[in-house]
Parts: sequence; C-alpha cells; structure tokens
Amino acid sequence: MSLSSQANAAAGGDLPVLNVAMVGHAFMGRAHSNAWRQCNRFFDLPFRVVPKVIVGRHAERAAAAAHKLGFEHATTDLDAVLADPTIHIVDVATPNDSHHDITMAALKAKKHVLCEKPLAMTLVQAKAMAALAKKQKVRVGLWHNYRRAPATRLAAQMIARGDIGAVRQVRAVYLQDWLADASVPASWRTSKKTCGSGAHGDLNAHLIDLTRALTGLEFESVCGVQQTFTKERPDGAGGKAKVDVDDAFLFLAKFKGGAIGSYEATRTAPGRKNHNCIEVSGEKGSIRWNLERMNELEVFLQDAPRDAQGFRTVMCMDSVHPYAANWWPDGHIVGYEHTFVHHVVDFVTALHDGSAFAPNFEDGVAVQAVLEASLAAAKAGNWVKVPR
Ligand code: SOE
Repeated sequence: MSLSSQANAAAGGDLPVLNVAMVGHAFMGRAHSNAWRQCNRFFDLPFRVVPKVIVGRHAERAAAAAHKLGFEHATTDLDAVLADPTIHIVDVATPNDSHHDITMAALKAKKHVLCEKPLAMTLVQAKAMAALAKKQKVRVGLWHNYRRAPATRLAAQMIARGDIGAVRQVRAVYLQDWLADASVPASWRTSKKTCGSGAHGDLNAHLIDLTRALTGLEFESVCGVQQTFTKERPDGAGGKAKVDVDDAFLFLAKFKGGAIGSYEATRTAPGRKNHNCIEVSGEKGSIRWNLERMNELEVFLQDAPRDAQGFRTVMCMDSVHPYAANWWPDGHIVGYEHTFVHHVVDFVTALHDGSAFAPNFEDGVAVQAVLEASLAAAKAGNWVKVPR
C-alpha cells in the first residue's frame, strides 16, 4: 500500500463518509468545528467525518471562517446545502431564534441534525421539532456538551449503579459575570426576540439537562424568581437597547418520587467566569462536579471507617474513565473542547449502530418544558406543574 493510501486509510480514508454542514460559525461554531475535525484523529469511528461546508449570512465572513475552521467551502445559500444529497449532517450553531426554522428545513431534507441548546424558543416549537425528527426517521441531538466530560459521565454511572443510594437533592449553579458591567453592549443574548430568555435559557438549560443525565430524575413542579439588574445597554450605535430578559434566574424543583432541587443561573456574578457546579446528595453519599475543575469529581461515600470519612477527589483521567483512554496516558487532563469531541464521537457511533443518543430532541422538549414552567412560575409567583 502506497504511503499516501496508508495515510488516507489511517485517517479513515476507506471508511464511509459523513459530510457535515455547519450553520453559524461564532463561538459555538468554533467549538463544534474542532470536534468535527478531531473525532477521527483520536477515536476509531465507523465513518470518516468531513467538515464540508459552513453556511453563514455574510459570504466573506463565512469564507474566512471555513478557511480558519477547516471546512472545504462556504456559502450563504442554506437551501442549496439542504438540497445537496451528499450532505448528511446539519450542525445548527446559530442563535436561539433560528434553531426551529433551520432544523425543520434540515429535517424536511432528511438530514441528521445536531442543534445547539436550548432546542427552541418555546415548548411548542420544541415539540414540533421532536415530532418531525421522529417522522423523518433521522438521528438528532442537542449540544448539551457537559454530559460528556469524563467526570460527569462517571458521575452518571456511579449514581446509576447506586453508589450514593436514592437521590434526594440536587443543588446546581451556573454562574458567569460577563454582563455584570452595565456598559457591556446589548447582543442577541439580551433580547427576548432573539434568545427567548437570558441566563435562564442559556445556563439553566445546561443544569436541567445535566440533572436529568446524571440522576434520571424527572421534574414535577417548579417555582422561581428572576431579575434584570441592567434594564438597558449600549446598542453599539450610540443609543440604548432595552434588555427584556433575565440577568439572573433562580428556581426550586420538586421531582417525581420526592427528590427536590435548587437551580441558579446568572451572568452578573462578579468573579464567576464559567462556574457550572452541580452537587447530588443521595441516601448514602454525595457527588459534586465543578466545570472549573472539570477532570475532578468530588465524592463522599460511607465506605470508610466513620472517623475517616470525608469528600475525596477522583481524578477522572485514567484509562478506566469514560473517553480518557483515547487521549493521553493516565492523569493527563482534557478541556472544555473535548466534551464536544465526545459528543460527536457518540453521535456518529449512534448513527452507525442505531444505538440511542442523548440528549435527543425528546430531551430538548423536557428541558424546554422546565424552562417554560419556571418562567411562568416566576411571573405568577407560585408553583407550576411541569408538563410531560
Ligand atoms: C454563554 O453563556 C455561554 O457561551 C453559553 O451559551 C454556553 O452554552 C456555555 O457552555 C458557555 O457560556
């Protein structure tokens, strides 16, 4: 075999191809493109994933992004991309208000879809997307990437096998501070028309999904409180733009089966850069994960003598831990971007073997139902049932 064909084979050249079209190319587009590029290099996959085309609103910017992010070409014509039979997966990496329309068009074109979170602007939209995905018999997923840190994957496995006993409480915070300063300009993330809600849909969405992934708990009812501390921001053109979404949103939850939980999302907590932290308390133990120390899992189990019990830190980067063996020798660590690679690895594998992939659009509907019920509860000032 010639060197070039050996190299081609090594990079999965003899594998069937999955061509990816990515719509959007900002922050999430950069994180996703890294995952599409790296997945075959570190994992043995049944497909060769090809970052094929970036779809953007501005031709020059999309072309520059395609060059920088490793896509073969760029276009502003989404319809042409969806009509192209050689495109297999559509990756929706755009702001929230376009998730529904782009995804529905991709589903109608029978493309597999991975969509950024939150799935939609409303529960009605989310349900329509899930229903069409089912009807079209294509595979779909949501980019709730925090499910796939080695440590969170391990936490889910430990809880599922009963290490901490029945789950009683969840306490989850996702704290950022990039909007703490009132001079930070308005963006699509501060206008209800383009984002649906503020920290709530942006960050509580992650906490809701991660809770479901770690514990399997389903939400029964919620009550909440929200606040917008900065009610208008510079609009970038010398004027002011109204902020009509929450800066901070806290809610309490009752789960089916009696467990309870507390959730806090804010983008105005000075000093908290990306503090996504979830603690689960069971009958006989607790588990705590902090994104800022993402390879570590704090574990309290009653498996030591009474006078020697305490939280211990498990470094989740040994070959026994999920995904870890594919990267480096024991103890070497991974980062935020690897959670997206793991997402792609599992999605592509599920595409091939027909296995389940989560979070799918049913999971997206479940998140949307909690987001919407807690928004209603915060407005009404009382408890609201979460629709199934
Ligand atoms: C901004 O809050 C943001 O980029 C979120 O939109 C992402 O989902 C989160 O992972 C990091 O912070």
